[in-house]
Amino acid sequence: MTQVRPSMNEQLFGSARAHGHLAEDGRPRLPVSVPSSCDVLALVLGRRFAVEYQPIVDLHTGETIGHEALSRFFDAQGGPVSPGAVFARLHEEPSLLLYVEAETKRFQIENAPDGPLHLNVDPDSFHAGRNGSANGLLDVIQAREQPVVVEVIETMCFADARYGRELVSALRERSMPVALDDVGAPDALLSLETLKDADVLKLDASWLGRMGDPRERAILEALLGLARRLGARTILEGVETESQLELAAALGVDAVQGFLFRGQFRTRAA
Ligand SMILES: [Ca+2]
Repeated sequence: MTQVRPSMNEQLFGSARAHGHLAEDGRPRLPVSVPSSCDVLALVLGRRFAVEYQPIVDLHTGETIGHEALSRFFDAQGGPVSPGAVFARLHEEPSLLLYVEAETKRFQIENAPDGPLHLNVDPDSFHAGRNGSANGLLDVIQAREQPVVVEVIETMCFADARYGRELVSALRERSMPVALDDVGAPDALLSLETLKDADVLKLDASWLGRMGDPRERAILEALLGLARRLGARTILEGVETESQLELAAALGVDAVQGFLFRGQFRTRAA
């Protein structure tokens, strides 16, 4: 199969999505310019990064059942740098990507609140950490004593799709829970093979804007039914209002995440 490498713009878009930095309309939340490799290295060596923990809230009990860790980066003046832009550059530098991922994941684990922790791992990072059947990045993640759920995004890039499949298989072999990220995002792929292996489905925020369309709603309801039959939990992302929370409950989603709970977001700087 011919491997299609994405353009820098596609990488930027995919990276921004993989790392939770797109607004509802799919555009990056911040104005974006891609930093150079030197800039990225300086940023990590200078430890100009942080983590934001967002609560995942059970819809039945209202309790926080875990947190997702999201990477944040800063320039020398302390201004935010788009994680999507940082990762777009890193995808061109596998060794640097691996270093940044190992360093930031270790930080995210060290400072995490108690309870299950969701960590985003993109298939390229996993691939960069491979050494035969060993994997240094997964070793860092598995070192956490409390539960970790690895969120995996599937992409439009054939090479990444294969790496994604390999990542899910490696996680299964280590008995590490797998969440499929951004399920239903407008440009995302969903393979039935990966769906079968998922412990958690993270439903993309864009579903909320499509529930007025009966065909869209039928697809989401079928996905939720499938998740129940497979024993997978469902988490709807991007819940910002009480009415969206009610809609999530009416749909039968297990848990939600989003800006509605921003009062409970916690940030730790390196
Ligand atoms: Ca995620």
